Amino acid sequence: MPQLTSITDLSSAAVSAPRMSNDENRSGGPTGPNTSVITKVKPKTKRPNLYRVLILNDDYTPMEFVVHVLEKFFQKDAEAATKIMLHVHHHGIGECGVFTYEIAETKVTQVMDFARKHQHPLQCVMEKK
Ligand code: TYC
Repeated sequence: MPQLTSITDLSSAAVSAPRMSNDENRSGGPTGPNTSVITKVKPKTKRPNLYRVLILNDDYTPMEFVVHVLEKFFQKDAEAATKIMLHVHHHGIGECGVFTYEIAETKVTQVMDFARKHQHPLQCVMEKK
């Protein structure tokens, strides 16, 4: 349903009032005689909340496995994946990508399941931006 502004909020409205003769009162309602209710369709697009998906360093997960995870689940090429893996290795945490809530949640689950299946302790988490 389109949202309608109140008649007190028309300063920036691109409005079009129907032509009406002076003795005509279309509304007959609470706005009184010789008035028109002017409506504006408000664009209602909202930016989604975004979430970082992060991986954590550990002492046991092989570097090649982390690179593989970044290629498989985050569409990184070998060079970008290696850079991220080395960043995490040296700094303890790093960003794999930024996604809407559902996609971030899915990535975290996919990475955690894949790491568990291969018996690596790799941790993956999400964080609101
Ligand atoms: N520190 C691991 C090692 O030396 C490599 C590694 C990198 C592990 C990144 C996890 O998220 C990680 N084998």
